[in-house]
Amino acid sequence: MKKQLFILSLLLGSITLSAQETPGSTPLIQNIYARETQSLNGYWNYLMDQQEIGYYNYRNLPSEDGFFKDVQVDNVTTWKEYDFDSAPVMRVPGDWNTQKPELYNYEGTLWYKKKFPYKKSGKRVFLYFGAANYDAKVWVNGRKAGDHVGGFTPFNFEVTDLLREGENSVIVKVDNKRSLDAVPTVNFDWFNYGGLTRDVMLVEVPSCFIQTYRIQLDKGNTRRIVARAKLSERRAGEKITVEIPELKISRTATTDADGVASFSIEATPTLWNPDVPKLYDVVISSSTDRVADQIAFRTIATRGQEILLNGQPIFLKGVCIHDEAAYGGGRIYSTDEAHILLQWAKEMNCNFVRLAHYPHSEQMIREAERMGIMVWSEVPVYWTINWESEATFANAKNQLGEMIERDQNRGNIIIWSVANETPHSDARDRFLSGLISYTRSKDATRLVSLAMERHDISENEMTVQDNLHALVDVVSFNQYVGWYVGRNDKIDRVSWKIPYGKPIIVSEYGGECVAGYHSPEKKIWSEEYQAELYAKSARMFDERLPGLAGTTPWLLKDYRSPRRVMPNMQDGYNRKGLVSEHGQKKQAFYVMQQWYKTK
Ligand code: GCB
Repeated sequence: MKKQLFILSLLLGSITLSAQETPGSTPLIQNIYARETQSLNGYWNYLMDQQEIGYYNYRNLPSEDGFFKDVQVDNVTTWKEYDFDSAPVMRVPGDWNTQKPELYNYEGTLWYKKKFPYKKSGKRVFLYFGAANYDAKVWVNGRKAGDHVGGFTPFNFEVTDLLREGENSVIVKVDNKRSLDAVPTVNFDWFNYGGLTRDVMLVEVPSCFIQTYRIQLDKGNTRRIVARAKLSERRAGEKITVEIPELKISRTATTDADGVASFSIEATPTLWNPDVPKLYDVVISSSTDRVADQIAFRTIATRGQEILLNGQPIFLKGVCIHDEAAYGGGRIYSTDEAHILLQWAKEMNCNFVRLAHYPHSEQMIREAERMGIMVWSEVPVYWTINWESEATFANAKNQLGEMIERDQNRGNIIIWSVANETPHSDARDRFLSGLISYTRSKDATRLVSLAMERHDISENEMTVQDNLHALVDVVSFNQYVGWYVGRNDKIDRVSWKIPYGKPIIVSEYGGECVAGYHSPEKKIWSEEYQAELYAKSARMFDERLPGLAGTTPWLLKDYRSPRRVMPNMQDGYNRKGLVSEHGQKKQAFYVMQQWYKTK
């Protein structure tokens, strides 16, 4: 009874928080890459502005004539002390740290400007950003288009009335300063790459367009496709058609007062799975609009301690991945770059990746889908978030909503994760239960989890204790026996008792290792030590962790992190990769490859 009351109090607490207003841009346009677009990628002029003089005046008040006005001067009667057109350029998309040596460690404000031609077509136009880390303010031809907070999710603003025939300009202020109330907060173990890190484009749509849709199998039913499409206007009585030619499906439904059309279609599609990553061409059309997509049909569920893909138990052979390019680092924005990392995961016999610790690019997820790789997708609610702040909650919720909205049609995403390694408190429980119930309200078909932590029962007996166990579908936890907790010999002695009766994923384990450093005595940092850690962990999981449904070791590739200061060993890199940042596979990679072969 006490336990039930507790869960009720979590849910009640969450309702108050989830009623908060969420910040954000205009609703996202579903499947942006299938639209008529004009790319604004390429070289943009930039000005670094550490003290934000382009935004605040010398009294630190918002400036009336900041850089965003980009006024033209004659240098006789008018003048200004900035100039975009003679400023240096950098590539968009791309983080600024990787492109410019002087910005290698820069955190702060940077202004971008791009001039572009536009020919009016009578259609509505939106300006889309795949991601901008962290806080973006956007102006078109000197007029404000909108703001966005959150470094890893897309946003779009309508700019129809801001554009003019001929030459136009867009100016973006991007600020990646960390702050206590932000999501993530000030301390996190990855590099805070700043800038316009994903595609920027203009998107043209008809005046009433298909704003969003979701097409997938009914929960737990491999023979019924359910679909929902929503117009940009609340227009009742409009006809929307869903076609899946290969399945000989063509269905039309009429919109309700919210502009929503719903479908329920009997079908027997080939089910998407890692061996047969089947995608179907799908077309959604209204009297004024048409969008094409490729959709995977699969179900995902749990039964006791098993995870079921299409009704069959599956062991999730995973690995964690940060969004950093395989060779040379920096944020990823192309399918080719995503493919290299995913191909390494495949070579290791993975069928699953945990995309840590924030939403990765749409290219990454779509490529994983084509390659037959299931995905865990997460929001950066990491470590010591300000749990008491309603604004922080609204921000986290908004990022979560944008992640789900963008990827709701990707069948390979099977788990939404709302947090990583968060310290227990009532406020944290309320915050996270609010995110969990929001996730379920947005998407009742996928599994929900979060990366919890390990707890000791005794010296060698370990468990997970987390109030939120009752609200998740999968109990996932991170543990570092052999690295932060004892040395490798301890792994042989540890056994696990996790009492929740749900499938378990070990969402992180591993240890640091410098590629190419060998030590027959298995010294710490050596390839031999890391390989042994993995071999012993595999045995521990097989023999002493009942209910294990998958693992995602930490992690595929060494990556930049300012928290990693050990000279000669780390030098600014987290070295727990199974592959180095130069693409060199460590011994432990092959240990994992072998173990996964047996699973
Ligand atoms: C963790 C975190 C992950 C870190 C990792 C480490 O538990 O979840 O973000 O990078 O440990 O290397 O310590």
